[in-house]
Amino acid sequence: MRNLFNASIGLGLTAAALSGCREKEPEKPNILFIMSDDHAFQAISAYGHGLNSTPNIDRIAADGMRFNKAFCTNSISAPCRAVILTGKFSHLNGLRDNSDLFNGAQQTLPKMLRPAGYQSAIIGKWHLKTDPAGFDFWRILIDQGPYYNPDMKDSTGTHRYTGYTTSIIGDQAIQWLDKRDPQKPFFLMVHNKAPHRNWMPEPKYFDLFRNTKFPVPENFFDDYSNRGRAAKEQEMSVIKDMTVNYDLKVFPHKPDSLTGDDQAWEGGLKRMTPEQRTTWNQYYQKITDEFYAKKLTGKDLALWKFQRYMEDYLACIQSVDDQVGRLLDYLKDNGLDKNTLVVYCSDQGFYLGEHGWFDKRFMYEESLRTPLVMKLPGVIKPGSTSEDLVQNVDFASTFLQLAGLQIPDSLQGLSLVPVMDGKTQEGGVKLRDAIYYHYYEYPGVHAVKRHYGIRTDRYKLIHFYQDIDEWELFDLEKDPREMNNLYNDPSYAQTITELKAALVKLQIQYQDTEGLSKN
Ligand code: SGN
Ligand code: CA
Repeated sequence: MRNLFNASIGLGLTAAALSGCREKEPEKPNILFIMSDDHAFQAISAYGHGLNSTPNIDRIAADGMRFNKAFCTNSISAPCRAVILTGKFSHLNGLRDNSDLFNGAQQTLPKMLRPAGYQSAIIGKWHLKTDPAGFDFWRILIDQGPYYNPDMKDSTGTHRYTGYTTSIIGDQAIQWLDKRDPQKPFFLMVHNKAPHRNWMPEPKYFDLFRNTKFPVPENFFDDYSNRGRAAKEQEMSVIKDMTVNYDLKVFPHKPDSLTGDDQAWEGGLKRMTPEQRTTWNQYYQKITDEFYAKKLTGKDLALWKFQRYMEDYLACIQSVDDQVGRLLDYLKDNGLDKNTLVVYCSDQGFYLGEHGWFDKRFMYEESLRTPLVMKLPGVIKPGSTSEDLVQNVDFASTFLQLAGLQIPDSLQGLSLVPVMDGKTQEGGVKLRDAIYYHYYEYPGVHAVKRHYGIRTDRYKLIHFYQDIDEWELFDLEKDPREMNNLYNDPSYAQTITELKAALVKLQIQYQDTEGLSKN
């Protein structure tokens, strides 16, 4: 393994010594940060769930490390993005939910990396409402962005790009890499819209999963009986909240008869060129005809919805994987693969029918946990895995350390370099004992109540508050699917006392006075 602070420096010194020139700066690793929107770890083949095949994302895992316990701090898009940019929890970076504006005047990764000579760019979904600040180049989707023919904003204005958004983001990333200054290290954030709702695939993948019968999660028909009101009162159920037209692409009998979320049905289609629309109609008319012919109800309808959801969601991921492959190939073809940290992750996790849900927000495992794979030759051992409790708040500290910069005390994450170079493996120093979480977007879409909590290797303690005051405890070892709230089980009293003490400690450490006051 190369020593981060000596071996790469060594290369520079040797060259300088040979040529007799002034000492060259150590070679800093480039950072290619690829993030998708709502990509569940269950939908990456490297995680072994068998739903789909993502050969290119898997290449990153094979050449580097797969993180099995990577989590967000607040499971929703804009807050995750703000946490990553600032290395601070939501209550300190000021962006608690998707309606908040990001204060771009604060310290962020591209600004912090600049003293180390980095040039930086962000391409794709931004979602922070105010224009990006501190990047040398930015070209962003407007708000969530569409799947087809996106408008993208940059410092010159807003322009329409014709084509499939995932491919356009890949094109833009490669164009920026081509025209960057090759003398400087780069920090490039490539942020996909996919596979965010409403899951509109690229035509070549429309029918990729048409003949696949997906295994239904064993808790798909969860009745939430051993949990509190929050799990019961959400509005993210495949059965009751996922829509047949907008989400599952069945053409309505009459578009003007649409209600609720289905009213958004026409939005994405209206942007299409006549050719795109014809291709779309050809495929989805068949789905529509089949659906109306079947006249499904009850359990059959629920299972049909789950199947259709998986088909389109996973098809969108196939295009993401293609673009990851293009970027990896670009690095290789241009001799950049040896000195580039490649990160692939999602803004948060996502439910693929577990508990009967889609969407995210909850501190329950599938939305708390995000996929994360990273590779950096010479530092990360190929094919390695990590069980360390890591969080998206850790990226900033990690990148600063890799760039050879001091990590400011104000940053709240931990550098993952000791994880990358194996120091936290079996018998080594533990990265942390527990992670902290706080979600705020309530009242709001999908009706997930406000909550905060702590997760250790074995337990999860959650407090739902605001219009409710309920605690939940899960023993993840005995109940990995989080079906059984143990908060009122006397045999866990001691565990609860210990977890509450640890929770308070984290709230004090992270200065979450709001959370602290709600205990
Ligand atoms: C939209 C979606 C929601 C989703 C939020 C937030 N509805 O409102 O289903 O939870 O975005 O997602 S849609 O009708 O517009 O598709 S996030 O990932 O950006 O936080
Ligand atoms: Ca998201």
